[in-house]
Amino acid sequence: MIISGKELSARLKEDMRGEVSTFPEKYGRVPHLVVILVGDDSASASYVKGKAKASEFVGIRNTTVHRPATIPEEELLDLIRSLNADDTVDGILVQLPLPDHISEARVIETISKEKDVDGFHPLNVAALWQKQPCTLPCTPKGIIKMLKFAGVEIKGKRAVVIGRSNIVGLPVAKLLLDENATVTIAHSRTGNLPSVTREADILVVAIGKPRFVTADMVSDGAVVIDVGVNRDPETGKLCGDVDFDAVASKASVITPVPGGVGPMTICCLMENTIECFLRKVAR
Ligand code: L34
Repeated sequence: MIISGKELSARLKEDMRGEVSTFPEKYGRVPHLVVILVGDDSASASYVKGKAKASEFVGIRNTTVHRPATIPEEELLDLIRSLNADDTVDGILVQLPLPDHISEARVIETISKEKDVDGFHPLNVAALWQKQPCTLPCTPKGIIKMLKFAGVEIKGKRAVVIGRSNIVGLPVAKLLLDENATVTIAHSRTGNLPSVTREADILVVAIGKPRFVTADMVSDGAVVIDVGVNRDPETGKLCGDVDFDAVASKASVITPVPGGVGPMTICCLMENTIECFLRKVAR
């Protein structure tokens, strides 16, 4: 069974569109998301475009702010500060990665916690790990939604996450733990990785290497979630971290790339923007 993130996200966006259409009457306006793109990386530009397109569909006001790769860090931080102070802005997202001269940590901590639709702010991360109410990061949130949509029971299962980034690996491991899975976090330095991944009922791969997970690393009937978005070095086409064709014949459930986790990330961004808006207008 292939879980279509494209299809699930389309359904969820349809529901959100209905909800947002009631906002002008209820609250006098719609949510407003500002996405900042620094530089001209083509992958980042394409994801940012996807965010604008989804916003338009859902009825969220989207402003994309494009700045050159040479923007001084302080100027970017000042831009964020002015958006923090702008009452008409509900959500702020700075697309990562950023050029080397800009500290991602400083950028993330400058976005006000209330407008942090990514759930990357240290206070949001702390709240997540302390089981307090928080904004859940989009990709991990999308992955849990896909598992539930596919009817995958998480409780009591052995989950292996390959990757330990702040954006995906660590938070997805935490969310799986909260769903009562037993979680192992593996990474590029894990010894005898196939022996670890073969133990997984649920395998989440976020390592960023094309076709890193081969069929011998997956047990029969496993659920495989592929978070990778890579360019195939040979064909130049989009591909995941999982050798899809080989692994699909062993897995009970698998996500494709494209059309899997990526669309769900954007869908959850829409949801987070609505949540930030509602928290603000309800105050
Ligand atoms: N601040 N930076 C911030 N927030 C994020 O949530 C992200 N991420 C990651 C990179 N940097 C970020 C994204 O937006 C990855 N990511 C992302 C979002 C959407 C898609 C892929 C990555 C996506 O829509 N992928 C499509 C294919 C898109 C294409 O053709 O290029 C898919 O079907 O997988």
